Amino acid sequence: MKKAIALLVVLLMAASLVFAGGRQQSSEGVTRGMGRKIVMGYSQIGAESEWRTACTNSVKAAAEDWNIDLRFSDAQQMQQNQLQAIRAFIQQKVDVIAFTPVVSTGWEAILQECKDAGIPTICVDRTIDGPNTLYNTYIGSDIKEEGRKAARWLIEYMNKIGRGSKNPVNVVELQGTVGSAAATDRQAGIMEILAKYPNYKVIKTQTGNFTRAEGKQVMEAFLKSDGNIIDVLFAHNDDMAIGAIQAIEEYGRKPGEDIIIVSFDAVKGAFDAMIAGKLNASIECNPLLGPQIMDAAVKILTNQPVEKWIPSEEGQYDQSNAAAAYPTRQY
Ligand code: GZL
Repeated sequence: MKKAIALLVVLLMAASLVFAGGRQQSSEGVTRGMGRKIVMGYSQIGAESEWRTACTNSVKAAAEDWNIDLRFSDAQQMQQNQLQAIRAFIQQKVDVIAFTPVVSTGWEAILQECKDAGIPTICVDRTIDGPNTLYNTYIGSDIKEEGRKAARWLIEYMNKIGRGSKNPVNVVELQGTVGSAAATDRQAGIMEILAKYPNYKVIKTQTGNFTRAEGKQVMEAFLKSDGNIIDVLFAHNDDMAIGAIQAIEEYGRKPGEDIIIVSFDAVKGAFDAMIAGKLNASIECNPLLGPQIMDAAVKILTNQPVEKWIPSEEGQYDQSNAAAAYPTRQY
């Protein structure tokens, strides 16, 4: 009797597989929340930082998890490569295109081509100039607010250690990629707050392109011209801050003590530096956007409402909370 029941169960399971939709509907054939497997084209900037790598890993893992066929392109920091990749996605008639714009300008034409082809688009991580009608949704953080957070933290910290009333407080800035929303908006947020404290003077600002190597090189140049008077460094990401820390130590000053350093991202390397007392604070910018991207793609393709901006969640870390938070960090 038991054997007969077991056989019946097996036969019923086999029948359900064969007759669902006329072909075998096994798990590899269907995207979560859809009646079929969808194809996503993703144009990523490159692999310039720990943050970018974490973002890419999150996108690929989420595509796997949602069972989405991901066509991934690495633009190696060149907008031209992004435009070519997106045109290829259009030719391939993908269901949805996600992209992280390396710079804020030059997107109107290509996004109109996506619209004309009836392909929805998701702007990820960095915003673009122009109306938000150019794309279906933006998933990422309020980058200008990150800049304000960084400057507010600095003012409070300098006052706490008794250096806030020094006149002038000499500030240098390592900018991210010129023309990127990440660099433009972080700088705008920082300067909006510093403008209220006229004794804070930005004596040097230059791009380090979000990389450790260039952050070190540019900081070496800052130190060569102003090494003995620099009080504060703002770095638009942790990778440049870590490069700058090496330059400061080689120069003979103490990072995190002689020169107060505030950066952005809150990647593992920043926590190591904060715990070592060489970085003072890192304002988090969450790269784990993969699940939000896939969820938005399915919602768009099933005609569900999607907000024009899906904000990412982020905090801020300094030497008072870095060690406690370290075990929980995912990137
Ligand atoms: C910020 C992101 C920036 C990171 C950098 O949203 O675009 O690009 O801060 C990354 O680490 O290279």
